[in-house]
Amino acid sequence: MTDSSATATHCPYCSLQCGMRLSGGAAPQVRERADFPVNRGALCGKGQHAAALLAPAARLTTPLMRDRGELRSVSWAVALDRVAAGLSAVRAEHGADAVGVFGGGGLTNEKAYQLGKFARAALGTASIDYNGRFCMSSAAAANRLAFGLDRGLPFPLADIPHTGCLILVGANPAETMPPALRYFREVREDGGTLIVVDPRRTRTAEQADLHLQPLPGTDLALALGLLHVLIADGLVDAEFVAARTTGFARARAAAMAHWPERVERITGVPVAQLRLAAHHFGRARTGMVLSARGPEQQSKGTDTVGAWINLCLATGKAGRPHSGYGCLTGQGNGQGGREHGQKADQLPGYRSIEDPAARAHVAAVWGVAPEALPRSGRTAYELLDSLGRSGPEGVRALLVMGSNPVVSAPRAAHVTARLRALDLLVVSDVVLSETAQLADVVLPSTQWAEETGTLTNVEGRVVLRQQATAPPPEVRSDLWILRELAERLGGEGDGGQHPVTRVRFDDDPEAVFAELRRASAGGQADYAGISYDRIRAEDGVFWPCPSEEHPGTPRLFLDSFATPDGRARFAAVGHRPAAEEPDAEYPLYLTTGRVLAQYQSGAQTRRVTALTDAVPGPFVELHPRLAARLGVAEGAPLAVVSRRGRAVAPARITEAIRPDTVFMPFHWPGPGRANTVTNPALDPTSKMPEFKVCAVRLEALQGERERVAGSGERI
Ligand SMILES: Nc1nc2c(c(=O)[nH]1)N[C@H]1C(S)=C(S)[C@@H](COP(=O)(O)OP(=O)(O)OC[C@H]3O[C@@H](n4cnc5c(=O)[nH]c(N)nc54)[C@H](O)[C@@H]3O)O[C@H]1N2
Ligand SMILES: Nc1nc2c(c(=O)[nH]1)N[C@H]1C(S)=C(S)[C@@H](COP(=O)(O)OP(=O)(O)OC[C@H]3O[C@@H](n4cnc5c(=O)[nH]c(N)nc54)[C@H](O)[C@@H]3O)O[C@H]1N2
Ligand code: SF4
Ligand SMILES: [Mo]
Repeated sequence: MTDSSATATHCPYCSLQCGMRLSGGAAPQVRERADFPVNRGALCGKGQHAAALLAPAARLTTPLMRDRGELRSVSWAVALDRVAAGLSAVRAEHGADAVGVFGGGGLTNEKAYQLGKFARAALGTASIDYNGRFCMSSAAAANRLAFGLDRGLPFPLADIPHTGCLILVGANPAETMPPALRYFREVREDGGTLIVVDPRRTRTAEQADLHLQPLPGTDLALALGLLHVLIADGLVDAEFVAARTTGFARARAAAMAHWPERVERITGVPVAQLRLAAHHFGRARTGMVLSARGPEQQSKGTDTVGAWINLCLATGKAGRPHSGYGCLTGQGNGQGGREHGQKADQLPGYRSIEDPAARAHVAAVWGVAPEALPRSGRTAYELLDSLGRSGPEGVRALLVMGSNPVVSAPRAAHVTARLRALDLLVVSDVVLSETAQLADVVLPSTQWAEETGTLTNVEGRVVLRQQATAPPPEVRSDLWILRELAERLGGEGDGGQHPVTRVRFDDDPEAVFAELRRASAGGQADYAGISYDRIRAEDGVFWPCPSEEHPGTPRLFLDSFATPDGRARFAAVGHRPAAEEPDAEYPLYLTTGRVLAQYQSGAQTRRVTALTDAVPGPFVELHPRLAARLGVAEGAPLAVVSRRGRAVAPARITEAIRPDTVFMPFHWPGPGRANTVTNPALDPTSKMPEFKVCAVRLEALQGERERVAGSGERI
């Protein structure tokens, strides 16, 4: 139902940032917003039921502070004084880098910007990173290596139906971005070919002309095999390679070492399917490769994405209309969250914190001396792993804003122990997440429809999520929290190591955005020409947009790539195994991912009845042959055991998965927490953990009887 009196805003969840309207009043309702181009009124169940999160019963309504072991309500003054005193004490005793900050890709651009500024200019710490490291960091790194610039999609979603052949690698938009599935379906309706690469026959794979079902962790070999076929069968666009790329000779040599039979042995994808896929892609006039977390959340994710980009470069399917490589980023502000300075090595505008010119520019906007800005810090898992440790490497106090690592970090039991070892844990959240439950101080923050801010969606389109309803009286915005903390911390410094001056922190989002525009000006992610009024008038503005007269940039790279010589760079990469391959003790692969009705750590969606009714808890997806060998019936409890730990959840038996692989969604805490089991092996470039591959064994738990699967035997 359309209700034009309701406020135009956007969904609280994923990177599609579907447009919606919210009616005001005591019980706000989500309404359709058919005029917003990305989703044209369509919403998934999470968006439809998002208003349930606004109910006071679902969320935090006052600050909480730990007192004799229990979290109890306190006033803001008491909570903020405690936080500021605790952070100052750690800084005085252990140095500024012992105070850590952990942000989130769901935070608005304004919040992400302010959090990075707070870390560098109010705390003086290098120890800041965020959950986007766990999300699209491998694709971001590969994009920068190949194209000199990282924007997830170099074209709007609306271009997708016009492409001749689309390869979706490890992406399941049927569950993770349902309103976008239309664009992928339309590829086929318009006569193109859709190829899906996934170890599971997902609802997305069911839409495809061709489904390649490789072993988890072998996408790099698969891409090399496809390039081999393209080269061997004369499908390389030599003119494009010569005019617009560098490095083909080495990529070619690597591909020649991955002949189809070898690739079949590594991946399990039959040679005939490999050839068919290569021929579809090579012969199509235009083509796209889009990846999501499947190939990226691997300890070789950066190289893997590089190998898929190679396919676009070799066939002239990049930097041309209706062609190119793209990463389907995930979180609400998965794109903007990676541009404005909450990354360990980054300053606003996608600038490098190690670049002297970038430091000087941003220091001038903030009113600090460039020397006062810290250098690069540790990445997300490294930061979490250092919590509570003594010595110079240890982070002793942590502020978490917009993440729930107790559920979502790899090797989560270890991360939970590290969080417990902190001198001070402060969590700003909208709900009492599992991480907030461990905190010394919990700060209740306003959420999506209760505040205004910008987010940059999966396409690179900056949208305005407008306030539509009032927050509960004792809830404050993250921007206000950061301003209050900065005021309390101001001027103290850390004994001269990083001189800290009193820097201005606004709490009005439009004022913060105005400052972000100046800080980003001249950087790669240039927002200088974007304003709230323009976004309202234009259904969003695509960055880079360097001036108010500039139209914004929906399509990148059509004239040249963003590298110094304007050419895209091939990646010279070879196959290597996952950090942990199955063996006699742990004979199966575990991979992890998502279901439609739950979001991420589930902190928000597990509080919405309609969504928990749809998918009430965790499960282990396994093939009937494996289930038969174990003697497991549908719904029977099953333990998934790895070198990190053991998770228990009911069996869900399906032919959609390979018999040598099991799958768990990661949305739940407790015994069924998938991340108890996952491997924190990191990609050397992006520092992405290997969420998508580890070795496990299954144990069927039937009353007192316990049976162990597959000892020694591979299926
Ligand atoms: N419902 C829902 N939607 C969401 C989210 C959510 O939590 N719930 N989260 C949002 C976020 S932050 C993100 S990042 C996106 C993620 O969106 P997706 O990447 O689409 O989601 P995943 O389920 O993590 O992984 C996609 C697919 O990768 C497959 N896969 C597993 N291992 C491999 C492998 O080794 N190779 C290949 N090729 N594929 C593999 C899985 O079987 C799965 O079907 O979703 C966003 N949207
Ligand atoms: N095994 C496995 N683990 C994974 C993945 C996987 O595929 N497999 N995927 C990884 C990926 S891609 C991601 S993105 C991460 C995500 O994992 P998390 O970082 O845990 O993401 P969320 O559950 O969205 O947590 C966001 C938290 O911030 C709160 N919040 C929301 N908006 C705001 C706000 O504006 N301000 C504040 N202060 N708080 C807010 C929410 O209530 C919630 O508690 O998980 C990663 N973990
Ligand atoms: S697809 Fe994403 S943005 Fe759209 S309604 Fe669902 S969760 Fe919200
Ligand atoms: Mo993500």
